[in-house]
Amino acid sequence: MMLAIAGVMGAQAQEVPQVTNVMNREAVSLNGEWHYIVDVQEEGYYDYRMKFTPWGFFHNAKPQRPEDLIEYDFDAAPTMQVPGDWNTQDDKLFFYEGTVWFQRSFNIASNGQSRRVLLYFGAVNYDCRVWVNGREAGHHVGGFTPFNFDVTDLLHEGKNFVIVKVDNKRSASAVPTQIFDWWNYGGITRDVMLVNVAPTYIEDYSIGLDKAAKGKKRFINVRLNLNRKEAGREVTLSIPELKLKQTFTTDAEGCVSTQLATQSSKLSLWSPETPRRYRVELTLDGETISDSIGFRTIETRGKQILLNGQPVFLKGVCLHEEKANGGGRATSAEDARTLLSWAKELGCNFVRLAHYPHNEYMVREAERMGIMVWSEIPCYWTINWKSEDTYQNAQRQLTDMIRRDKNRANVVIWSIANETPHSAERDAFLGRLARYARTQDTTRLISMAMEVTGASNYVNRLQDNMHELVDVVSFNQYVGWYRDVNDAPKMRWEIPYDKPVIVSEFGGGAKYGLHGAKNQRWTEEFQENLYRENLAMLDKIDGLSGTTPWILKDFRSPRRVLTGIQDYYNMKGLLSDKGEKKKAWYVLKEWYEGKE
Ligand code: GCB
Repeated sequence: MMLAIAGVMGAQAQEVPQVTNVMNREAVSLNGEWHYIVDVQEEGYYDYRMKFTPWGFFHNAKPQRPEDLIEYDFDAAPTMQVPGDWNTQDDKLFFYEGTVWFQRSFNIASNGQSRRVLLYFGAVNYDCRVWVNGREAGHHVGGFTPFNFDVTDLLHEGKNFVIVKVDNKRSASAVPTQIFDWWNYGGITRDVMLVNVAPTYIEDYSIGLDKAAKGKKRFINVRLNLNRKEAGREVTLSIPELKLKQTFTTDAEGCVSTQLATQSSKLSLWSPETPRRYRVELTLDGETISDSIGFRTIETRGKQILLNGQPVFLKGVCLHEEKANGGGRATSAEDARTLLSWAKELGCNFVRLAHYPHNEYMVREAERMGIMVWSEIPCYWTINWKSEDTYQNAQRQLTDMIRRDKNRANVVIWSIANETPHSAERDAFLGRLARYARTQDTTRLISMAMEVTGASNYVNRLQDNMHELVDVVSFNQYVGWYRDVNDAPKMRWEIPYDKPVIVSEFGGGAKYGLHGAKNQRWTEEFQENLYRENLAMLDKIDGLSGTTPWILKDFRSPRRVLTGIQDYYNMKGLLSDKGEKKKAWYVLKEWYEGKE
């Protein structure tokens, strides 16, 4: 497919706010084979004095005369699939953390229409710089959220090329930081596209059900903004199945903020049992964006979580964004369906997408399948709480996660952190983040995975200053793995907060097919017994409103080095990496079958 543009040569590219619902916009995919060059010392970016080199690889230079010296050649370099991680596509890159350059070309046709082109990346891990036709398009930091640059003015008719420098080195002030228990898959790990928009377009919108009902009426809140502050532009919103169609005029900020009324009796709410979504259309200047939107409410009352006003138990499981069979990062709707079907088979109505925002397919497929979602940013373990840059990085990731998924009815919890060590600086950082999250979205619950402290041997106390700022108190605990399983029946839980409780992790490792006594670590029987003891123990927690055991399937981690058992896999999966069911799977499934 060719794309129509009319750029102004000489102008610059710029990063523009993430365009909402990219999957349903006019776009050309740049997925496929990209050339790559591994650049251990960043030769393509720095000269021999470690200064930026204007002769960098982003020029995609070719020798013009026989004597010309150019020591790289993208056309001769190997290719790999985008989206995809480099670790599983090239054996030499399995453990690699550093810089890799990517390049591909594409064609553009100009029909003289004045359109804009946004170069969109679903995610690149971790730090990336982008050039189009040798000119800088932008820089982005953060491995799990989308970003886009307006590159219109860098394009020309005919053949164009894009170059991306990706660096996934870990660092102390990054989010996540140097240590984390999952594979640091590098590369352009999500879809890349050229999005074709009008000069003025609907940039972002939030459409969702208001909590309050009046008599027999329900209200749908709508807020949208254009990319420009243009007043007086007409936007038509229609939900044909509800027979709603109305035209609104933008204000001086280029925004519309309104409410549509509908009869309660006509509206089927989204729930795991009936994951009903409605087609919603937004039209500006004859151009329509459509979306499938579910309507629901999620709230807490005392120690209960209420979905559509009714108490709900979140029968969940944690998962990483990783394909089965050692396949690396999950990248497609099909990958999402495989993982989520397993969760469904286990009896789940909920998943915790650990420990970073997963790709959009995962969230949308879960919504379609009736699975609620906990979505999290990678504020994991040791964060540099004192750094303003680190805070801004975390806030940006939170903003972009919320922006992308705020129209998904199944997302019920935003999580701002996992297992962070207590300190005044941490409280300040996370407190600021929690307050900020509420300015971005008031229609979901906020939580974070906390830790319990043993006040005495068998009393586990949840004491965390962040309790006031979250809606749901969640914590991870590993009785039976990092602590003796025989302690489980003696455990008492003190959770002095009048809020719902989610046990956001528990579990232990087992190698599929390894059998033995229930006290023999790594056997399926050990894990099975651990689950039995844990579930009996957790049932005694007052206010328990959900559980997300660790974890659906074994996943890669460089921290798990035990030869013959782990071989760089965290073995706490209920399924092996291939999807084979361990004995504990059946224990949890049975427990979930017994929950309302
Ligand atoms: C945790 C972490 C999780 C680890 C898990 C483990 O508490 O939150 O990321 O993978 O424990 O296996 O130790």
